[in-house]
Amino acid sequence: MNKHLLLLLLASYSVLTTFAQGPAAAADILIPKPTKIEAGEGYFTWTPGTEISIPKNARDLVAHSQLLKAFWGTNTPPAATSNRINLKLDSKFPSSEGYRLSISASGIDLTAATPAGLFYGIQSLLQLATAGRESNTLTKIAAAVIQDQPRFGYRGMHLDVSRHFFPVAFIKEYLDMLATYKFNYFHWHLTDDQGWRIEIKRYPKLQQVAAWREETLQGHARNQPARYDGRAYGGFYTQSEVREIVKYAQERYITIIPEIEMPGHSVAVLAAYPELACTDGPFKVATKWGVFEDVFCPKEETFTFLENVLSEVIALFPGKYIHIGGDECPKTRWKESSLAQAVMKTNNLADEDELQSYFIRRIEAFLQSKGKRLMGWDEILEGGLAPNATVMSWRGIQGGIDAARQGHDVVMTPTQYCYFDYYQADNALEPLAIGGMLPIEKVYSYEPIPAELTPQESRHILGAQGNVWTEYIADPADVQYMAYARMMALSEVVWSDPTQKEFRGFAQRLAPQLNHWQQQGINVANRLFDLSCSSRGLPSGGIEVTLKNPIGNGEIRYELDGRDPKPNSPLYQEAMLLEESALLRATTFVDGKQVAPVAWMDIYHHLGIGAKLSLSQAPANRYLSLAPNALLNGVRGRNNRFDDQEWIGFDQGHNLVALIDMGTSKPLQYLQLRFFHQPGAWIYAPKQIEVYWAEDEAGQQISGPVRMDINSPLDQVATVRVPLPKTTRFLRILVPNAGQIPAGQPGAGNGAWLFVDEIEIH
Ligand code: TNX
Repeated sequence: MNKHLLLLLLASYSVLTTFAQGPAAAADILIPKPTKIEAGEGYFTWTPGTEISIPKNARDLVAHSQLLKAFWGTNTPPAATSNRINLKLDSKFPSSEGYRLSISASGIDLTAATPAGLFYGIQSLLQLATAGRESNTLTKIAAAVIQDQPRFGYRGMHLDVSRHFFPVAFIKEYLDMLATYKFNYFHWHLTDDQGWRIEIKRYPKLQQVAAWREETLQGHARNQPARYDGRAYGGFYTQSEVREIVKYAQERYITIIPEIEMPGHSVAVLAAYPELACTDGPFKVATKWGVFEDVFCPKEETFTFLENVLSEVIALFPGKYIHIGGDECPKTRWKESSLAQAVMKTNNLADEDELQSYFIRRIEAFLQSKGKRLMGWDEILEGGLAPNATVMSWRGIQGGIDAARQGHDVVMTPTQYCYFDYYQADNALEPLAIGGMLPIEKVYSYEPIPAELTPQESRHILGAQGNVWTEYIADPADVQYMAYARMMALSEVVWSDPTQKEFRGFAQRLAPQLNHWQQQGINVANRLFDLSCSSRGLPSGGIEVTLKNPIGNGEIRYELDGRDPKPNSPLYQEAMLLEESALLRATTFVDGKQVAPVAWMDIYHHLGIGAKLSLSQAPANRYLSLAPNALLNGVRGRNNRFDDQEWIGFDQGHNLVALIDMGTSKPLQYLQLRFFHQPGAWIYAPKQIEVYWAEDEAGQQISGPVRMDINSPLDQVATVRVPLPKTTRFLRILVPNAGQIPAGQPGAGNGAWLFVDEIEIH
């Protein structure tokens, strides 16, 4: 063929394909997923001249049209054009926050019952416009009819500005992000032990003293010895800044719920006003993270102070809820205080839990007298709920279940699904986090209505919220990284129809969204290609290894000898069976380019792989399902973290009592066990281990034990090798928990945790 003809054909082919592809379909872009999308023919072309028509006398909508114009960065008056965007309010529209968006070549009609509904329609339109944007003068939006409405009336995101303080400009960015993904509540955690962050005119020492700490802990709170940076840190929002932020939020249909912590998490206040404590002080604004024993004393002075503070807060925030914390309030000081005890007596309170409940009820009565509703963390259930309180269930879902059954409204925010301060990926490059593991697909899988509730009770579940605690999140870029991608997953949990939820589809839509924000210089986390590796011992003695990434795309390539995979390394296609030890390294490639950090898993083959394991004492809840496999799958836990899938934890008083049946008698040489040891996390290696053996199941035949003492390990991981040159089929292993935590150590007096990863049999 003639070379020129070929080039011409190729050129026209690419023109044709571009044309045929057109702008991306709404179904491939929008987050949260709309209720219904019907694709149409052709596309709407949005130019700087596109006219935006709004109903007369609707002031709210003027702001809306400005939002649309801001997309072009110009306010030039619209030129006459046939393509228009019509905003329409229709009181008969069936959903208060829903909207209908009808896009065709000749125009866009956006209809809703309320300005909020129109606002959400505009958010969808802007997402489509950004995705279809080809140049500064031309944007195409694929024709479609979109019907949309939210599942829950409470769609929340939280931000802790006490542990770290974030500038006003960033709070606005955060609110913009919330608006883009159709959240309608911002829970602003304004006070805590490490800093008071809102100006209260009546109490200037809150600004002068409580807003500042001497220095800040470096590294993880569990590390010993603790290190500090030696630099003063602090700040607060002035009332005029707060008003500006409240207004900014209102324009985006976001209600702000301010949180003023009481009676716990209040050391910063006590540093400024020590007379509100049960003991003399002096106190200082906390410089490390944790739960502190000095809390508000339930004196009249304290109530006067709190009511005065709340009065100023109420004047600033128009929303109906005021959050008063209520979490993690140790009762030590109240137990020792004659004053607190006297309050209990006078008011007929049986114990300190009832005293906390009395405290919260008094505050609730005050809030109610001002027309506000009290919201608090699930600890406010203890000792009896205040009559009209709304509960935030964070320690799992039980608090939510209990509160709903008692007829109280609930916002679900359980740590397992909603704590965006947890790790989101399992590679060594992740920034230091508080712990835990909450990958985006787990956020996405969350169902806010507990299965335990009847339909009647579940009406009390108002929705869900993502929490961003900032002990380890020091600046805006860190918040962006930890919060935004997972916030997008949560938006679908609280907005979209649960029967249409599907993670793969979400991940496909997430990719262009993340791309867009990255281009805007926003540090969103794209962990869609990160691999998770898991391993399972098979009865045959082999090890099955599974690799997968959340998006289910790209080529997974691996090496088994510790080398980093290359674009031409073996391609992973399905679960692999390994019969030997291996140093697995794997990652994802797209078009020959590595798109995720290398994931690794060291596999130690041994005689116990696939053996039957029974534990006569259960590990702690979260490890129940992991335990049987994780202890005999050839994979050890991490040396520097105990919160991965391999470490199995037993809480106080629980021992590792394992019976292992290898199926046939095997000649052994030794056993190896590893124990995590980190006093700062209440985790202790055991002092001793005992091993028994038997050739058949009959109990009498059991021999042993071989005992071994374990010296307090210097490392974080204590490795214990027990020589056992025997031929045997059964092994019984007994590892007693280290017992009570000694005085002077974190958690002194409580029971220690015992953590074990793999029981290696050689
Ligand atoms: C528990 S959640 C807390 C916070 C911490 C958070 C860290 C809650 C009501 N209290 O004070 O920042 O854990 O994940």
